[in-house]
Amino acid sequence: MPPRAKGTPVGRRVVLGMLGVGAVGIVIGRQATETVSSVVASTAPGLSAVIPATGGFRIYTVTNNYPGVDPDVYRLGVNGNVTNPLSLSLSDIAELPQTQMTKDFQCVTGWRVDDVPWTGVLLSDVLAAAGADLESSALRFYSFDGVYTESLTMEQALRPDVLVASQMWGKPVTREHGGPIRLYVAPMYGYKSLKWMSGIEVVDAVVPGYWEERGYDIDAWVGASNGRNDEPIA
Ligand SMILES: Nc1nc2c(c(=O)[nH]1)N[C@H]1C(S)=C(S)[C@@H](COP(=O)(O)O)O[C@H]1N2
Ligand SMILES: [Mo]
Repeated sequence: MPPRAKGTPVGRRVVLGMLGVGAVGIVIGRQATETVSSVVASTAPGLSAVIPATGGFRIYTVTNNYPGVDPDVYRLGVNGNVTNPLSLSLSDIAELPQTQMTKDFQCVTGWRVDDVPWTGVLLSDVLAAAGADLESSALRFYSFDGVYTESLTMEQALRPDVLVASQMWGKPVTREHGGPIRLYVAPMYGYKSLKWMSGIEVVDAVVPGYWEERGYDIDAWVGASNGRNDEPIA
């Protein structure tokens, strides 16, 4: 198993997931709880070569694959209540002001990765470029996996620790981690950090995301939601 910080026990769901997987190794697919792949795979001899080093992260997908996109074809749409709808290529994103932050990543199932260096564009800067109506109350996020969605209130979205991330650990976000562009909502549990991001929509009301439809809190503050007492993200 990848190392994990003291005091961050593996959650019940993860343990159950591991038991259910047995020797098969990788389980990805639509199911009612978060899936575990890297942890399980690392316990299965012979699979290590095909499993990317994930630095303590567990790789999750709710579809039966890791979606991929040609970087030249990739576009991030910014639509809804905006004066200037955008369809951003990766080079467009690289030309926006870049922000770096080093912060922990905490999944609601219990695992945490300390001190991950992230690089990208603040969501607030993307919203400014699109002329987003800041009076609108919420944002909706879409994944090109075709299934996963997420939400934030406008107030949450404008925080200086919410990033449209293009890099982790100084390298482009890998396909497994949701590349080429994923969301990183630092102060909230990992399910807010939507992977394979394809669209941002400025909307009039919060629409609960994938895991929120399945019981997790919409306001997903680390340490102050989901009945957990994890240390907040500094
Ligand atoms: N599109 C998509 N985004 C997603 C998920 C997912 O299954 N699909 N899982 C979420 C959850 S629950 C967590 S903890 C993180 C995990 O990020 P990682 O797979 O890079 O470790 O991604 C979040 N974003
Ligand atoms: Mo998670």
